[in-house]
Amino acid sequence: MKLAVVGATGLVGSEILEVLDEHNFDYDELLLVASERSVGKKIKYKGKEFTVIGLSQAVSEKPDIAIFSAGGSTSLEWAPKFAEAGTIVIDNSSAWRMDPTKKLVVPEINGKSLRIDDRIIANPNCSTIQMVLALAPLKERYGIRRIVVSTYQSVTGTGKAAVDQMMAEREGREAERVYPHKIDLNVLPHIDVFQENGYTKEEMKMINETKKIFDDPSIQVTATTVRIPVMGGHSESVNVEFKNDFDLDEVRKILSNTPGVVVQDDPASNVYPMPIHAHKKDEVFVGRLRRDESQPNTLNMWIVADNLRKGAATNAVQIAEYLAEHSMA
Ligand code: 2RA
Repeated sequence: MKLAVVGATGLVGSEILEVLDEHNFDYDELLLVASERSVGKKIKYKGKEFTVIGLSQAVSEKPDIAIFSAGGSTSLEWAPKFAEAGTIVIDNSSAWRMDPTKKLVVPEINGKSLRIDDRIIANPNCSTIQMVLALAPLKERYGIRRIVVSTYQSVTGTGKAAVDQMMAEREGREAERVYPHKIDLNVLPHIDVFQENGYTKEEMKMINETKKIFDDPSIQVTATTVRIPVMGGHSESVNVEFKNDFDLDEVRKILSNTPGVVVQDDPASNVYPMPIHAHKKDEVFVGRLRRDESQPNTLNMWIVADNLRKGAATNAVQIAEYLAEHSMA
C-alpha cells in the first residue's frame, strides 16, 4: 500500500499524519505532498525525515490512496489526475461533495455504499459529520422529520492563519486579518460566503450534505453557523423533530451504544460536552439531552467534536481503513 497525504503541511494534513500514527494505519510507503511553495520542505514524522513532493511527482508515483486536504481548486484540478492514474482519492474539500456521481461518506453511516470502482470519495464538512453521526442511530429508531441546528465553530476550521489572527488579537500583536472582523472576544454569525438566499455556504453544506448522507431529501434541515474564538472543536445546538415519539432513557442508551459517540450528560455534576475536552479526540460527544417541551416528538441536544479529527482527519482515515479492510485499495 502506497499512501499519499496531499496538503501535508496544513492544519488538517498534520492532523491526518497524527491520526494515521495513532490508528497504526498499515502502509508500505508514505508520500507527503503539497503545493509548489512547500516542495522540498522537510517534515519529521515517526522518527523519519520526509521531503515534501509536488503534485505532478505524486501522480507519477501512482499511490493506492491519496488523502487530499488542499482546498477545493487543487482538488478539482488534481483529484481526477490521480484517479486517472488508478489512485483512490479521499477528498476533504467541498469540491466533489454534491456531485451525484461521488459518494459522501461517514463510514459508520454509509461506508457500505462504497464500491471498488469509486475513485474520488468525498469527506463531508466537519460540522455536518459530527451532527449526522449522533443523529444516525436516532433516525434509524424514530425517523427524522426536521433538524434545526446552530453551530459554535472553532477557528481551526478556517486554518492556521485564523488561529494566528485570534492569538495575535489576544496578545496584542499584528497579524493578517482572515475574518472580516475581530474574532477574539467576538462572535461572527458568518462562516464561508453568503449565498443569494441569505444563508452562508457553510449553512447550505449542513443542509444539503445531511440529506445526501442520510439518502433522504425529505428531511427538513435549517442551520445558522457561527464562528467563535475557540480552538479544539465545533459545538452544535441541535433541535430534532422525530416522526415518532421517543423515550429519553432509550435515547441515552442508543447513543451510549453507538460506536464513535460518547454521552456526557450529567447536568447535576456540570458534565456536558465542551471543545476543551473534545480536543484531539476521535469521538463525537453528546449531552444536554432533553425533551423540547414546546412541541411533540422533539429533542434538544448539544454535540461537540474536534473538527480537525472526526470532522476531517479521522473520518478520512476511517474511509481509508474501510477501503483497506474490504480489499478495495
Ligand atoms: C469551517 N467547516 O469550520 C469549515 C471547515 N471545513 O470553517
